[in-house]
Amino acid sequence: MATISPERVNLLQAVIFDVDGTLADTERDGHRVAFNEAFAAAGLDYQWDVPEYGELLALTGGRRRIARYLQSRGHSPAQADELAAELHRDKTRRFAALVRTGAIQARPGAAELITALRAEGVATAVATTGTGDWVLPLLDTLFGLDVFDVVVTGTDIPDLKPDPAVYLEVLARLGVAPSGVVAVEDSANGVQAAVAAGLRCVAVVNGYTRDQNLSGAVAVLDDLSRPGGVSVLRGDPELRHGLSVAALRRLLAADYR
Ligand code: XBP
Ligand code: MG
Repeated sequence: MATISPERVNLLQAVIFDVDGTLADTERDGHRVAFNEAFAAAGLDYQWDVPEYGELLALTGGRRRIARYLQSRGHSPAQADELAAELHRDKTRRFAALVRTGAIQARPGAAELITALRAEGVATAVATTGTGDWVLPLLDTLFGLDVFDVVVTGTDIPDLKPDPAVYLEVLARLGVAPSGVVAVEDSANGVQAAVAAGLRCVAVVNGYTRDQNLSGAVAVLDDLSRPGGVSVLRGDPELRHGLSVAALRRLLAADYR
């Protein structure tokens, strides 16, 4: 059980959120549907069902995901890359259109947590592998872009999670040291990226990520917040009340050594 250092409880300067699966449940009924629409529109006989898409999520980045899949279906590497770029452009347009219909909703408690952090002077930022052309409209629709001090997307960085590039870029733009920051993630790739950037990370899982290796996270919850409390799959039992500003301060103050 971690001990809390009282002198460390006020160290929280910023919280960095992942988007897909963390701030919003986007994958199964959002991205997956848009990928399938793009395949169909291109006259390709590929459709990703719910379990298969879960396996494909092991690789971050929609364009890379398509390219690897096309190669597994017999396309040459060059052909797969070219077709993936085209399909991904169309998928991005389709997903952005879906976002504008209001079909993608925030995970319960996300908006309230962001508001509470800001009210206490804690900076809020986003570190995502997703493409800027849908990330920005989604964040704007769900929360308003103004509530984030920094947003870095997969379009802005050279390598995607589990590479730490996106987190390092957020830290640089925030101008804060990793020791004052907690990252909130949902997946193994995300946790790995945050930890590789020197951050303390809490995982909030969903159906696709519940059984992944999240050993780098200091705690694992099944939701950000829920009436009656959340399930603490690993970590401080106090987290059963959900992720609040106080809970994030405790996470940063705890001595896990
Ligand atoms: C998200 C991703 C993205 C999305 C689809 O990972 O890997 O590829 O699945 O978005 P994370 P794009 O939550 O770790 O950031 O099609 O725009 O890539
Ligand atoms: Mg994610």
